[in-house]
Amino acid sequence: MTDPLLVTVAGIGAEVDRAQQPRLPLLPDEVGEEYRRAYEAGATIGHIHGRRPDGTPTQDRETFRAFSDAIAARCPIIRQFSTGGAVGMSVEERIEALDLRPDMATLTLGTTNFGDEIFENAMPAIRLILARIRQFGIAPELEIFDDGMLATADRLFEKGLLSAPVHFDFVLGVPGAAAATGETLARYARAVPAGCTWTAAGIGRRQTAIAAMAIALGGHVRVGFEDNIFYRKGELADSNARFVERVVRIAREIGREPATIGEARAILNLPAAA
Ligand code: KMH
Ligand code: ZN
Repeated sequence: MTDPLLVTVAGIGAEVDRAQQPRLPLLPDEVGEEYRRAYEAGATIGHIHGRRPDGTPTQDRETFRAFSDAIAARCPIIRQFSTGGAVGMSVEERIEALDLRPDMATLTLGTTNFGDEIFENAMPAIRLILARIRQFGIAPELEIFDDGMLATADRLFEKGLLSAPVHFDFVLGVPGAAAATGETLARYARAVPAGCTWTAAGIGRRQTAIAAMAIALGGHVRVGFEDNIFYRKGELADSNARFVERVVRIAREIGREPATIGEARAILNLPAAA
């Protein structure tokens, strides 16, 4: 039985800068090319943040339109907009671009320490973002950084605000949130409601180990500069595609093939591409 693997490329982020990672894409054509290469390497979901040409993070609608169009002009990767933005942004600012109706948008289910900062997602903000996601017919991806967010997912399911099928993303290893360990990942994977699917993203040097475990456990994976800038210790990655190539190699050794776009859309219960 085939068990196609979804690979998400999170190639932009909001916190990494060019001084840390010179290959970080910032302009629409750079983003388009980077996501095309990731798609050709086996990625089927493109997680998108906005950046101004000087590298500062933005959730501006026109920036998202330009990034999204530059990607769509080059490849059919599923476009997923961030509603997390960068720490400190207002909720309204974070959801400004959702009226462009991307295939998917993220929804973080709680507040967490985020390094030295706080990534704020109080319940009213969560409800507002979810309502906006629903208003535009977008598929949410639930971002889970720690146990509290998993408990919030349970509560939203109990209240009927969320229901299967929905896709989860376990972001493990953020300083201040849940650790990127196999134990955490196995526990979170078991907690996913029946009929739902999940991805795991390991932060920093845990990216590849978490990806390998997620592949073995039957989940899906996220890689990219947003989560990790080094290919291996002391060596900067020269592209996001290199991360995708590596997880695809690992998956094939374990007997899983990267999903086609058609398979990915079916797994995520998205309408078939036009
Ligand atoms: N930049 C982080 C503070 C998301 O994209 O939905 C939040 C984030 C989550 O990246
Ligand atoms: Zn993000």
